[in-house]
Parts: sequence; C-alpha cells; structure tokens
Amino acid sequence: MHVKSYYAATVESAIRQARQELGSEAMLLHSRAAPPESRHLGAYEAVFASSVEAAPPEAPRRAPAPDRVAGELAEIRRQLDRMSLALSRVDSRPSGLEAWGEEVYAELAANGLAADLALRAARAVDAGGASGSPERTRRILEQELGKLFQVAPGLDLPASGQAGPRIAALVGPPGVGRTSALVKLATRHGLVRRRTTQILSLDCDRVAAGEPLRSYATILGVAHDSVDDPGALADAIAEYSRKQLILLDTPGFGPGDWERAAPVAEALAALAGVETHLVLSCAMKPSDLMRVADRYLCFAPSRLLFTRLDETSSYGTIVNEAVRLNLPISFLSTGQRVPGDFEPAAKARVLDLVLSGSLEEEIPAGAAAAGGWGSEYRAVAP
Ligand SMILES: Nc1nc2c(ncn2[C@@H]2O[C@H](COP(=O)(O)OP(=O)(O)OP(=O)(O)O)[C@@H](O)[C@H]2O)c(=O)[nH]1
Ligand SMILES: [Mg+2]
Repeated sequence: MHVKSYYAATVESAIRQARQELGSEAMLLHSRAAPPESRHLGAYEAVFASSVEAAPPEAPRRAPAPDRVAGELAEIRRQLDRMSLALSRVDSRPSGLEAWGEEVYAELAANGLAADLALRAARAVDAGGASGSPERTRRILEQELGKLFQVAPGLDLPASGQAGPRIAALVGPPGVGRTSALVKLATRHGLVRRRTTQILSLDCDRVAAGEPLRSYATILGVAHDSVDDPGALADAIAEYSRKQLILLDTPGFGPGDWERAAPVAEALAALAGVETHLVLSCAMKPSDLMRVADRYLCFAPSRLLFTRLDETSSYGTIVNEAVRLNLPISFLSTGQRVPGDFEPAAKARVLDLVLSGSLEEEIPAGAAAAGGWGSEYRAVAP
C-alpha cells in the first residue's frame, strides 16, 4: 500500500493524472487546495492510496477492489489505535503542566478534545499566566483552539463566470442524518432564498430508499428525482443544469456493503464543481467516528457536517475531526425537527460547545458564579 499526492491546476486534472499512473484501482483519499509549500507543483492536491506500484497507463488493470484497500486501511488504523492506547497507558498524565493547566487539560479531555489538542491548549493557558482567572483562560482557549480549525457555513457559489447550478452532495454512513440535513438545506438554501432547487437521490439498489426524501420534497414543494445508477448521475445533473441549486442525497454504506461505495465515489469525483459534505454523528464513539470518516475520504469531501449534537455533551470530536482531516465545518444538526434544529457552523458556537459541553445557547444568569472557566461564557447565536 502506498500513498501518493498528485498536483495540478484543477482537482479533475490531478485525479486524471493519478488514474493514468495508478489505474482505476487506486483510491482517492482526499483532495484539497495545495498547501503553500507545495503550491509550486499545482494549485490542487489529490491524494491517492494504491496497493500497486505506479504502472504505465496502457498496462491492463484488474477490477477495482475497494474492499481490499479499505480492509488494509482499517488494519493500519487498528494497529495505530492499539499503539496509541498502549502509549496513553504508559503516561496518561500530561507532563510539564502547572496545576491550573492540568485542570484545564482534564476538562477539555472530558469534553472529548483529543489529547494532543487539549495539551496544546492547556500549555497555552499556563504560558499566558491565566492561572486562577476563568475569563483569561477562556480567552486563551478560544484563541488557541480557534486557530486550529475553519468553518465554511453556507453553500459555495459557482466560481465567477462559471455557468450552472451550485451542487452539494451529502455522503456518510447509514442513518447518520443525511436525508434530514438535505431537507433542511433545501428549505433554508433553496426555498427560503427563492432559488430554483432540485433534489436528486442516488438510490442504487436499496428498494424505496428515496421514499422519505420524496415525501419531504412533496410536502415542501421542491422538485425531486431519483437516479438508480451512479453511471447515470452526470446525465441527471446535466438535465437539471438550469436549476440554481442541486442537492444530492447518496446511500449510506456500512462495512458490509462497502464494495458498492466505489462506483458512487467515482461518479461524484467525475462531476465538476460538487461540494461534498461528509455527514458525521457527534453521538458516535470518537474512535469509531474516526474510522468511519477515514473510510469516507474516498468521496473527497470538502466539508464536514455534524449531526446529533443533541445526543451528546462531548463536542471535542467536532474540532478533532476538523483539525485531523483539515476540512472546514459547514453545518450542525441539533435535533430531529425539520427544517429546524440546524445551524450554519460558526467558530464561536463550536468553541462554546467544546468549552462548555452544553448545547444551550444562553447560560442562565448566575450560573457563572457556580462553575469554572467553561461556564462563564455566553455563546454567540449563529
Ligand atoms: N437526535 C437527532 N436525530 C437526528 C438528527 N438528524 C437526523 N436524525 C434522525 O435520525 C434518523 C435517520 O435520519 P435520516 O436523515 O433518515 O438519516 P440518513 O443518513 O439519511 O439514513 P439512511 O438514508 O437510512 O442511511 C431519523 O429518525 C432522523 O429524524 C439529529 O441531529 N439529532
Ligand atoms: Mg437517507
């Protein structure tokens, strides 16, 4: 298994270059704007995993085996998890922190923040001389953690001069809340803003998979169509090219039917200008969430959309994944109500969730006196 980056002026040509060299068996892990140090190689980077050595383009290819590649990636992940667990048992106490820093570290870790991020933030608090001052601690934590991740609320407009609709696709594991989020987006970014909107659901071989979405679309009065073959996706998008907004719902793939994911990922990669949101549940165990997110990197997501914030009080995972995957957070789903319980991601809101461990937007008057540094803050409404 080797991992290689391809750089080009556009994501599509980077993918094309990789496919020529590695063949269709290679798996797209992610694509992004090239980091400054590699920008001279091309504006965009596409990272591919391949179990075969680079071969000339004319070499014959075997059929794609995404399950094997995914299996190998999962095994590497399992080994890394075991190693980090072993290391954390050797020394679970962060070293070099003052008593106040240790307290801050413990609270951040309890809110689900990854150990390295919690340690970095606690060290900044100690270095800032914030000992005993909740307000100062809070300010330093917001600054330190706020530097680490980005938000991208809203849906991107097509580049200037580029004709056609904006297209957003939601991908993610089964039952995570993709369809609900899509309906919320259709309402807030389509109906409310008076954009001509088309919902497309890629149903593949699940019988009546698109039914809940069709019902919602009918109630809302948004046009809906379904596509049952990933190969027909480009034609369907072309058919609705006069719409202003196309929202694409995709099937959720579990480990048991992962082989069906590859054609969908390929079909999405072949479309130009799709903004792909990876939908992740905050209620998942962090290590499971990490594994699922890694598996879905082959869909080349450019945003992270978090659901089920109402089912947990441990929000560190939102920041952990945004930092780890270097992807901005787009939206937060805070409950089952449609089209309610949905927020465009705001940095202040995410920081408040992580620091207070509460979904409440307003801390009741007087509560500050009862708690530590986390309870002193009033969240900024998104
Ligand atoms: N508590 C809570 N429930 C949610 C949230 N988002 C969605 N749900 C619920 O989760 C269930 C599944 O939601 P769907 O939107 O159908 O999820 P999906 O990912 O499209 O599911 P499949 O297409 O079946 O894989 C429904 O009962 C939703 O009401 C959320 O933010 N919080
Ligand atoms: Mg669904």
